[in-house]
Amino acid sequence: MDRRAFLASGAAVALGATTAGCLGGTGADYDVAMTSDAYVPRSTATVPDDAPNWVPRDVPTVEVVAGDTLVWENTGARNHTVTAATYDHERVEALLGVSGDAAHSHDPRLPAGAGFFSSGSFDGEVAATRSFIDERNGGGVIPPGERYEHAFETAGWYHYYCIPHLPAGMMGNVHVLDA
Ligand SMILES: [Cu+2]
Repeated sequence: MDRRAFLASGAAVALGATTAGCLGGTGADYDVAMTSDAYVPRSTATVPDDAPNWVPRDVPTVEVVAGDTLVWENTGARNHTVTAATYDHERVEALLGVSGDAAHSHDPRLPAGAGFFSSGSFDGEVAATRSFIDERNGGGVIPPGERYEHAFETAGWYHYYCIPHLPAGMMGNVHVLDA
């Protein structure tokens, strides 16, 4: 399956233009690249003032429509994860040694009715983080060159992060609009 998000449907013309522009000519067909320590969306949205207070304003934000699938690709050389931040985030920050100004001042939330999502199969972010700490290549790591995709069915705000690089500030937001 290669059903991609708005960047695929809404930016088909732009994709062609990019290819023609010879920016390496890769014709990349993912929505968010994972570089050495950052998520780099192919199109970035602004977080409006009326977004929930737990949505960081200064991290890469992607806007999609309910029902869209986002595709992340690890274009870097290190393992990454895509892990949803939830009300358990404070526990994850404690496990990973994130504190002070780097820690979230408000616990992230998933939209009502939306399920937890992460690379790998976990019930929640604490289980994913424990797996990363306890197991070799645990936590749902996405090796270089591999992909992760998730269909966002419920409108609202999502915040996510990379477990190994959360202390380095590797985080992102997804804003899902009503279809
Ligand atoms: Cu990472």
